[in-house]
Amino acid sequence: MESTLQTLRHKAFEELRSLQDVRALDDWRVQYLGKKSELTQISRQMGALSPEERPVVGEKVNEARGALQRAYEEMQAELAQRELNRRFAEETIDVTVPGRRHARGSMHPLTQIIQEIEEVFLGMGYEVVEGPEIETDEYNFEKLNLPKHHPARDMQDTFYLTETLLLRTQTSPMQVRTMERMRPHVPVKVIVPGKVYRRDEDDATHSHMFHQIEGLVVDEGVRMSDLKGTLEHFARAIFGANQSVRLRPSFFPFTEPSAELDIRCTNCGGSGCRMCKGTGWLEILGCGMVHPKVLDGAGYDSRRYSGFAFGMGPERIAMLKYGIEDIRLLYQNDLRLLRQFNRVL
Ligand code: 2NL
Repeated sequence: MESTLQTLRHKAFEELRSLQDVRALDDWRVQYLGKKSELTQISRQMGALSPEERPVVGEKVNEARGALQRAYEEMQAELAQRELNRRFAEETIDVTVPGRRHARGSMHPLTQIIQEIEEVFLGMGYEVVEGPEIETDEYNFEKLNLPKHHPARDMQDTFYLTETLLLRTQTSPMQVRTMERMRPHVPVKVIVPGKVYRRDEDDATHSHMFHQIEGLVVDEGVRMSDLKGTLEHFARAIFGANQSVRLRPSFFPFTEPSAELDIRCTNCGGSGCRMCKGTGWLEILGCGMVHPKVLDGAGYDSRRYSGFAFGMGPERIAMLKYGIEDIRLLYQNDLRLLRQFNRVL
């Protein structure tokens, strides 16, 4: 009996040492300490022993059971600790690992320049107004002193949608709408950015869709010198504080007199180069005093009120400012171009 117990203990400890997880340990407990275990069976057979033998064997059996039970509990604690260590190792967070970078987009260079220009005029008290790209020929032409069969209407080849609806060729219709909304209130000081459309062949300097920013001021006593001072401030804000500007006579049906604003060539500084075709000057926008017919047509009596207006192409401004040589680069969304204007990189 004693040697049976000895063998049993030996076998049980041997197996216990090799156990790897709590489930195997549980099976072990059932096998060696459970109701059907050898040890339990030995206890049951003790009734057959003599009264002298019984306490002696009983003590040995109890001692064996106690040893196995303690071993079981130790192993259980060890496996639990092992499991905890494994999870600690596996679930460790290295707080020093740098975060994953998310690619962040940026404003398109054209959007950037449009916003920059808006800021300049907001700083002079202008309101920014936007409006529809589909317009009537009344607002796009008629009210801007371009009656039907006027030669300037042919000059601007237009996308007509119906007899009277078209894709606006300029943002001026929104300026007319603004005057009609504001009258008889003065001053009117608005800037209108937006997309415009012309039936042109696309090439390095033309696009069938492009942008325009127009400005309009209407008040009593507005003069050409106000126009020039305003545009000089604008040119210096965008192209640098030491910019020189000049006005050159021109013609637009909706302004009289009309002019073109030039800045000193940003490439050669005025000595003459390929960019300014040797003139030392770059044309950046058209402007003039609002034609009396346009003022009267919008409800401002031209004997009392006067105004100036100007229109520029932000594509051209961006191309001059950043040395972009082909307008199509502004519409292709090539990352090699866009990344150069990503200020958050
Ligand atoms: C250019 C020049 C210009 C205007 C636009 C305008 C608007 C109203 C009344 C009078 Cl409501 N004028 N706009 C004036 C002068 C020039 O644009 O080069 N356009 C492509």
